[in-house]
Parts: sequence; structure tokens; C-alpha cells
Amino acid sequence: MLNNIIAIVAVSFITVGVIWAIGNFTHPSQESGSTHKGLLLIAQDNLFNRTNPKIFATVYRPEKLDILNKDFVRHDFIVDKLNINTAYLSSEQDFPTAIASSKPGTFEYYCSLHPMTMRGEIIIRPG
Ligand SMILES: [Cu+2]
Repeated sequence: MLNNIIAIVAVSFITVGVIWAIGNFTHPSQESGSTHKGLLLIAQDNLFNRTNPKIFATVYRPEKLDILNKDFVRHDFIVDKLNINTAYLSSEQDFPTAIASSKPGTFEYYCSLHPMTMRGEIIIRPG
């Protein structure tokens, strides 16, 4: 009986280890290799990163965020409740900022020049 339990525990550890290794292989962390640490949002074709992705962060864990304008028109990036405002970015201009919050919640980001198409959510999860 005890041997069975030990065997099950051992198999569980091996399984978790393999899954972890595969996960690391398919999703290499941004710290290794890439020179860009943190998140990069590219404004292009009046969208952020093509899909206006949801951005996840954790309370009390600031995330670097860089906004880069790859369009010919100006864009900005604003999150009112997180006090983020890049001001107008011209073509090829970027603005490094950060997501930081002491409280969880969902916060809307948008471009003030194209608020109908360039908008998404930042979700701050409890720590
Ligand atoms: Cu815009």
C-alpha cells in the first residue's frame, strides 16, 4: 500500500516535471535570449498588436510596457485609472512605461485618437 502511494507520488512528480519542461520549451521566457524585457504593444493598422489583446498583470508586481507606433498616423496609449498616458506618438516613436497597481481589477486601455478600434483591457489579478 505504502509502496503504491510512493509510486503514484513519484509518477506525479515526473509528469509535472515533463509538462513544465515542455511548457518552457514551447514558451521560452522573455528574459532569456530576447533583449526586450516586459511587454511590447505595437500600434499598427489602428489596432494594438493586431488583436487589442487582454493584458494580465498582478498587484504589486510592476510590468514594463513599451508602446511603439508602427503606423504613419499618430497614436497614444491611455489607461486613465492606472495613470498611464504616453501622449501622442508619431510614426516609429516609442514610449516606455509600466503597469503597476495596488488593487486588482479590470482597467480599460485605449488610444484617444481611435477609441472605437484601439481599445482593450488590462486585468490586474490579486497577488
Ligand atoms: Cu490610435
